[in-house]
Amino acid sequence: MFSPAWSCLSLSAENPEANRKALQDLIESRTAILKLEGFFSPNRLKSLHERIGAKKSLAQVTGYVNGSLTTFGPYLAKHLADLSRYFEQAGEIYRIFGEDFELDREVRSKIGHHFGLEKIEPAFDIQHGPYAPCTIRIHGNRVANPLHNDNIKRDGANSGLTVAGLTHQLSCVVCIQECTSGGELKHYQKQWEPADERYKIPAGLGYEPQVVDGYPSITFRPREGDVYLINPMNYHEILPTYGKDRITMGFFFGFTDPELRQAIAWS
Ligand SMILES: O=C(O)CCC(=O)C(=O)O
Repeated sequence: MFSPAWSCLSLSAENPEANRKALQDLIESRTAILKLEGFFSPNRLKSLHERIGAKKSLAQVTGYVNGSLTTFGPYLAKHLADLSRYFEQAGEIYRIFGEDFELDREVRSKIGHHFGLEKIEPAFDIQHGPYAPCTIRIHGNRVANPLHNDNIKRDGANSGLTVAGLTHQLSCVVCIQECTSGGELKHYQKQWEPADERYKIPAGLGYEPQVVDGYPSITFRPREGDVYLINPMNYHEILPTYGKDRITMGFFFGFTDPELRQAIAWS
């Protein structure tokens, strides 16, 4: 089903106060995707994917019954049963790519400008230390990500983690290299609710497609250099990629104040 409101909106950095209305629409699931204009030159992207490609053999490959992910940097929801392992790996991006790796910092700062934030910083946990600032994901030929949603408040309930106490969770993705074809993000105007658990795939990463039956969706093909935000508490999936690797950098962020001016980010 198509809904005109469930679409992708492009935002320039010129009017942060107007952009804040779009941010609220994203949070409240009225807009599907916010694309932030004005980011990377082709040369910058080329050097980024060369730098990442050179370290590909150091990436982690995680297999699930219905797909696999190749990543640099840990993903918190995967480590909730062993938080010390997540926090040990939190600095992996810098260990692999060097302390001068600054893509995450740069993107956070642009988000800050686009939305008039007072600050957006990597999350820090009093008990455990710094969270991972981002992950880099490589989808090789024919890799897909099943239908899922991300909700640290739900998954990390009772963990005591700072990020599990945030009111909202948004996801930022930077497309560093697009695949030759496929690799679209399919994003649904349907947020997770407890009754959906009957559709959860046992031992898998996602949910049965019936959970989004009848809901509007958008199919978005990320292009090299795109920086986009979604509300990951809505169901989404990545369709199979073909040809060149689909390489993205991503992190979540949420707000620590009711005015939505102060944010913390993690992956
Ligand atoms: O790579 C994408 O397009 C979306 C990745 C994703 O699953 C997320 O941001 O939660």
